[in-house]
Amino acid sequence: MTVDEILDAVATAAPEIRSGLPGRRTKTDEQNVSGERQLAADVWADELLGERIGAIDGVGHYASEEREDVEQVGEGHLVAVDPLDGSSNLLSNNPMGTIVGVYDDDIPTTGRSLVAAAYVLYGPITTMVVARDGAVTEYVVEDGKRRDVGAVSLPEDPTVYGFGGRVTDWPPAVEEYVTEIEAELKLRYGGAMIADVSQVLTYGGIFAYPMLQSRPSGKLRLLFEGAPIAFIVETAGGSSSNGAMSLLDVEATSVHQRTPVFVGNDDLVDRLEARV
Ligand code: P6P
Repeated sequence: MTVDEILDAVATAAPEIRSGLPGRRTKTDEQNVSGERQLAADVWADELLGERIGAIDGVGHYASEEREDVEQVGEGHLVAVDPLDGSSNLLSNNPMGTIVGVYDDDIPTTGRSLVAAAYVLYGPITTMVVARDGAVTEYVVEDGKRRDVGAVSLPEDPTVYGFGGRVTDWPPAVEEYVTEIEAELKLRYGGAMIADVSQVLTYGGIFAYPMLQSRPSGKLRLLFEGAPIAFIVETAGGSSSNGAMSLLDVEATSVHQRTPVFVGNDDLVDRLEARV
């Protein structure tokens, strides 16, 4: 029941967050703990989701990209949230999303303790993709209700790829890999993980924010970005990796721990792991 309540709370919040974006494009003077400049929308979406999720009976801890520490709110699940993933796209009016991971464990933990993961995509349509009980389902959530669109399954033939970071900052092995696959696939990279992962889940392919020469652990956070998205993509029939192993096997020992992220079709992820 608690998991349904958490997912329903996110679905209900989605149109509220979307309608609150136009007036919150301003940059605050604050940075989040990862050193990223916060928009008014980041802080507001986090407060809204923290309040709604924290009030649910059966939620024990709330962790967020926008908060330094995990907040104890009761007993039960750890819920890890990226309230507005890709919020820099708000200034350019491009898609962004909300990511939620529901863990049956507290830190330190791994993605294997996820019992559900979901993302909301604020695109032309406000949709929500949920992975739980071995299935991935897409919903339209324009009115705050989860209206079932259908099952999500990674297409067998990959079509698109998107890699974050600067080419000059990629390790040589990553650059060689991208040179190989760009002859086979079409580039789709929009600067918001959720929108780029949605391309992969829809058309097949691979999304990555790889390890960088300047940042060997990459940019994305394991607890509320890498593991929940890996859970969704693997449940949809794909693979994930940090370059060496499934992201679901990487231990999160701190809230804002970063990890390289590769998610997509099995063959593409296997070929990546063989290179790096
Ligand atoms: P870059 C957004 O800030 C984010 O966390 C992900 O949504 C996205 O994939 C990545 O960072 C974009 O990073 O360096 O391309 O701006």
